[in-house]
Amino acid sequence: MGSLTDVHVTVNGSQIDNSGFATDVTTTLNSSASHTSTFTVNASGTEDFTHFHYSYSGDGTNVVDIQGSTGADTLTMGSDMSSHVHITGGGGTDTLHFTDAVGTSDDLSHVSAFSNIIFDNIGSNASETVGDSLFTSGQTLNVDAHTIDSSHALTFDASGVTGGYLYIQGGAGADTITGVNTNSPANGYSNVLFGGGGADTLTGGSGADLFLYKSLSDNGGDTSGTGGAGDTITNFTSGTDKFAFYADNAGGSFGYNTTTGLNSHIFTSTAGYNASGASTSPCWFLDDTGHSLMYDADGHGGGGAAVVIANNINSLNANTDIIIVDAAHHQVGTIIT
Ligand SMILES: [Ca+2]
Repeated sequence: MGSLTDVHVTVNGSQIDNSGFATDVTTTLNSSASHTSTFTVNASGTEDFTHFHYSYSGDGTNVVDIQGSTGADTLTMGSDMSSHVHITGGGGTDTLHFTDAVGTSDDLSHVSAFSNIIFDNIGSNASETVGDSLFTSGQTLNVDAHTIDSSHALTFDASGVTGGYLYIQGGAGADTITGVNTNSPANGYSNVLFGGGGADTLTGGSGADLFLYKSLSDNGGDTSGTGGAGDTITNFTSGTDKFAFYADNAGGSFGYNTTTGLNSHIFTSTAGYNASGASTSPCWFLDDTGHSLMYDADGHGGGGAAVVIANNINSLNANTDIIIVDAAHHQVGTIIT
């Protein structure tokens, strides 16, 4: 596959194969019948399909079929992903890179057996709706769109998934991310949703979900607490879902390195926060009028304003709903139940 660096293929009817291709081959075929063009990755490694261009016509059932190896494959598809590109990663820990095109949301509908799906978009929007076929049952799929800039957004809907788990990273803009509906594992979460920068709209699934904040700016930029920013979590369930904040020693900026004792710095109402008086310890509280989770870096007694972390939060349990995590999203310290 190493020679497939600039192959231009027009698929509009007849079967093709990669056996005779060298660099800079252009193939145009003319038949109305549907066919499959199969490419087989023979060994693990990095396979660059960025220059692999195709188009289809006729009955629209032509398929480019790419079979990954039993080893760890990294396939880069550039901007030429669509539902007509069928890819299985095969064995190993496989990674698929592509730059999503606006207009279709089913580009991953025939992708399977990957561990990592990487959106390479930067200055463009990305939108995909995915189903169980993309997921391996019982495994976590990592989806990464962190390169998208603040003027663009990811829309990702995995609500139809019932057999795998999701860790997803949004970009710098205001993303809309809907997680899987798989039942959560005994000691974990169905979804770890990290919106990144921007005022994201995040929706968990039916199981336990973790809403992750690595730095304070992941709240969407609110610095005054006056509203208009902060993520929106459409279905936060107190006692089941959790907010996770990076420990300072993992790169966080929230003032804590452990969950142990954190509950004394979490207030479940505005009145409780006000009652903390002159405390300058970093704290979280539920604005029970505005229904927002707030964070105050210098406590009620400091001079800085509390800022919005997330909106649409109707209930907060100080003992169970906020944890400190390490860089692998694992809870640090003990939670009180
Ligand atoms: Ca975002």
